[in-house]
Amino acid sequence: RAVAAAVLAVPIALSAVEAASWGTTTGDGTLRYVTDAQGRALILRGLNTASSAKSAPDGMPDYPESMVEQEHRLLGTNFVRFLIQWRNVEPRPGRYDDVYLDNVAERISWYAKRGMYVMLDMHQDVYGPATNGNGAPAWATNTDGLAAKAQDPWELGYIQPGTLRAFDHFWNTTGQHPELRRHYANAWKHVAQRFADDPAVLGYDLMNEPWGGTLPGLAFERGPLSDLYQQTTEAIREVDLNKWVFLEPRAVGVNWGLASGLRAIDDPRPGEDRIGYAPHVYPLPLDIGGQYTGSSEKWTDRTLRAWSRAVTATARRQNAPIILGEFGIDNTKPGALQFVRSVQSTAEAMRAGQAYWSADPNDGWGPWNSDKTPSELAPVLARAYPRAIAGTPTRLRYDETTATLTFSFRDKTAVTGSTEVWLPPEDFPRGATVTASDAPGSWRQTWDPESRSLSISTPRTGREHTITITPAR
Ligand code: IDC
Repeated sequence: RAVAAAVLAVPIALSAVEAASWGTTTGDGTLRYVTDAQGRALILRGLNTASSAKSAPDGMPDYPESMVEQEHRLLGTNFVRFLIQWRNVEPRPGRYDDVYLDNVAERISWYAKRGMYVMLDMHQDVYGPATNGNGAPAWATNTDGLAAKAQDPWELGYIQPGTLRAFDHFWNTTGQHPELRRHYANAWKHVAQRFADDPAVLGYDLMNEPWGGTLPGLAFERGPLSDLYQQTTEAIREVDLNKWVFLEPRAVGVNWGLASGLRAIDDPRPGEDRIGYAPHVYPLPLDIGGQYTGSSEKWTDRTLRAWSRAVTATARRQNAPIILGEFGIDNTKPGALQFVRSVQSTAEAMRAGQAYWSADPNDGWGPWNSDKTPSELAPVLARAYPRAIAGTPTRLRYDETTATLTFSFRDKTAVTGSTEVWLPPEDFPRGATVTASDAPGSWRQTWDPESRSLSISTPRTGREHTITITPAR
């Protein structure tokens, strides 16, 4: 019966609506996955933590360990995109602040304790505090006296003359500051040295939303951005051969689904490259104030499909696993929660990691109200998913209307341990009914109601396994 059920599950999953986007990313085995110590593919789900770190003098997010516990328990997160800043790492040229890194390490331990993984994100928006943004230290900000006033919306700060000049100097488009990129690469090397042996740290997101100043997008990505990534990867590999190096494309355009011009980066580590791809998605119709309703919903959906294709193409070129590093929306907007579900299912079809923007409890975007109780978004983010898969994932889908989770994978000899699935209490109040494509009696499941974790061990067949999970009645 299990076999029959599983055979049926595949055609059901390939409903007409899904087929188009499903087909572009499924099954040919060229997508990479970040794996855990047992070789299992990790499906990463988490939050960006947090915007509050940007303006805090010590660079720490306003997010105590109790909130890490709350999100892990209520949202089932196994991942965090944790914001760090160059201004804190290297407050004076060539001088690193190890007390800051100790504080970061303490925060990382809160995630580690719960079996969660961390991607460190060297955040910047609008260059740095000296241009009314965040990220870069004042000593690395050269505006040549041009104005860089705070703007509303904040993104407009990117085209203030002083901000453009600061970026032009950073990328050395001006030919006057070749030292700044070297400083940046060495700052990362210092961070990598500190975390090389920390098993909770998966890797390093080299720069948040890169912006080329006056250099146009594709030329910027192909030239100085790829150069910086190559240089930084080499600096990191002097001290850390194992962590993943995550690349972001230019934000403007690529966040809307346009193609990226990033070059493939050469990883000097022995063995397979560990270069990942961590783009964001912020569809233009919503960026310019639209709601996820009517025609702007239609254009947003088109954006998501284009984004999925463009991102997959870049990731394949680099043989990189994909983590969607940011997506988010003001939850008070009509259709917002449905937009979040659409992004979740788009990323799911790509079997990509996801980090929602953000964990902050006070701006109407996050899953927490200002009193830190769960907001309307919390149950949307609390979505069933396989946290670790004992093989190479080939298909993943969660249908929230029927609470049906379906995924497939091919087993691999080098992988130990079972497949672990997290199931939220709202959709799976009494646990789950599982069917597997494997012969009856050849696979086992155990359910831990405390951690809401379902563990499934499948036999080694060298073939594809399909697992379907529905709420127990
Ligand atoms: C936003 C914060 C907002 C802050 C602004 C500037 O939510 O409070 O004023 O940054 O620092 C991004 C950025 C991310 C943004 C986020 C939402 O990477 O830092 O956070 N966003 O605007 N890119 C697109 C959207």
